[in-house]
Amino acid sequence: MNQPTFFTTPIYYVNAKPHLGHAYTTIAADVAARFNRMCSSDTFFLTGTDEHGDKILEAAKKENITPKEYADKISGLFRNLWPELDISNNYFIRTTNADHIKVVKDLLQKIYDSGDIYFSEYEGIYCFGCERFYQERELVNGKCPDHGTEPEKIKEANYFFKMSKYQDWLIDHIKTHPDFIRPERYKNEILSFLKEPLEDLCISRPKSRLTWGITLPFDHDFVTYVWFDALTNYISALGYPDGELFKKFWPHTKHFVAKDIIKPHGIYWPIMLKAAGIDLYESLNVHGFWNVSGTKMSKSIGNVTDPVEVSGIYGVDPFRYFLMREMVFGLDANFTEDTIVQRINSDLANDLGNLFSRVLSMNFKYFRGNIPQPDERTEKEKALSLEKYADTAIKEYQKAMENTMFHRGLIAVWEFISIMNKYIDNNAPWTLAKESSQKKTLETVIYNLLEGLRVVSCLIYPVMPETSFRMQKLLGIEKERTEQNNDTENDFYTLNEVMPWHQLKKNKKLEKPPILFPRIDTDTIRTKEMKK
Ligand code: ME8
Repeated sequence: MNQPTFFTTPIYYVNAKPHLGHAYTTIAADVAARFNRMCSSDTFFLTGTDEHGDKILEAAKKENITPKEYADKISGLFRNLWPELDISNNYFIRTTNADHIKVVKDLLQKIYDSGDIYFSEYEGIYCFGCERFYQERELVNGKCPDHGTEPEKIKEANYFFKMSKYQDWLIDHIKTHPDFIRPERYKNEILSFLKEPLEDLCISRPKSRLTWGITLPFDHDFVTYVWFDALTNYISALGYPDGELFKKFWPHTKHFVAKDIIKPHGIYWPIMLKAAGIDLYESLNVHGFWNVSGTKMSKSIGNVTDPVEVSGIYGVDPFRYFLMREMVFGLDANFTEDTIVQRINSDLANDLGNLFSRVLSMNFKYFRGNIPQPDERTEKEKALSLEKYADTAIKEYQKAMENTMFHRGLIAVWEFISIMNKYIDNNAPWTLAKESSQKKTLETVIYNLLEGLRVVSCLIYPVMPETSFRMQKLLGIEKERTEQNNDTENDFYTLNEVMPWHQLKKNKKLEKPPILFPRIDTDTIRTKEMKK
């Protein structure tokens, strides 16, 4: 068993329902977690919701319900969405949980006792949308870069966290741990931000202004700044300080976030951990933004894409495949109906789907579905083996997946698929079948193709778990499913089990293949959408 690893997504605000961006990060972290399980490594995968602060209070007011009622409702939407998208999280945390609140208070008290939190009067410009103070130089034309609104000048006494004290230490840590923030561009972004003096962080809000938050343990007139509260979820979920999960999984942690929240994760969070004497996480994995039809997703434009709708139309596995294949982790990507249809039709229906159905149909036609068993003795048969191509694909796939380059991992698998498609054309089984002297060669060719499909079915597991299982069932090699608990989910082959070549056994009879991925007809979809 390799080192245990802890995977996290951001905990999402409950001020609006889940959209494409939330689905992407959660699927990416799920793919990484499933790949880790494939590497026989103990895995704990966390997601959840961030439920305190102004944003939630305002949203609840609009609906005329209490913030807790509001949070229950939206948090439920996130929690119910994840099983639908085949997310294999081990726990779902809510920042309104009593256990979490206790850990936030303990952490604050610990840092306060060590002298890194102080009380002071402060006058500054504040964006209510971001719930934070800004510095003049961070504004764009005097406006908040995220909300485009003019921040308000406010003056109040608050508690501050001495981040400035840790600036040099953090720069050094980032420079000496190349994988701490990745890809590289985001590490550079943080380092360039750290060239300017780091201001201390205001970690309280007076109750006269905001009550929906966690009361400071050392001053009951204030609540905790929502980011201090939210970041703590990553350790409260593991039962910090002495829970078994914390002891086992922390600090072997891979955080997944988008570029919008690298500052809290790349600056506040490591400093909070350091100040509290807790080891730092292993890596912050940052991806870009999904735009929709070339524009930023926004309520006012009306292009906020609903993952339930999209996966309902195209299927969960094709949706997961599209997201992982289309976005280069770290860069922005564009979502349009045409691109998803194109990907599904070319990569899934044509390349993989056709290959699968061609091979199984030929096996059915030439051998009545019985898996042929090649005799490896002749040089000719050895030369026909696809083993070396499978080896190359597995190596490239593994390297890419370990580095969150999911699109590259999939490219490696699809290159192998394309080799198999060419192998069929080059060896023309339909011609071999006409000559009885070629029977052995025909058996070898079909056997190699079935073996190739077995390898592909194993490698696509993290991205398309359902298709992987379906292919394996049709190849007669499915693993037993236990669905009661994600921890014991064992319906996949580990990377070590994928090779050696030559695992399919004789005496298995395979059925005629169904269509794995139906081709999508754009007109049908448009009609379906119009009818809604
Ligand atoms: O920031 N493309 O929550 P949030 C890709 N509660 N990913 C996107 C996206 C897009 N267009 N839009 C959002 C918060 N995301 C805090 C986090 S963590 C301790 C607290 C995803 O609901 C992406 O993961 O605003 C981004 O980082 C996150 O949603 C922000 O979610």
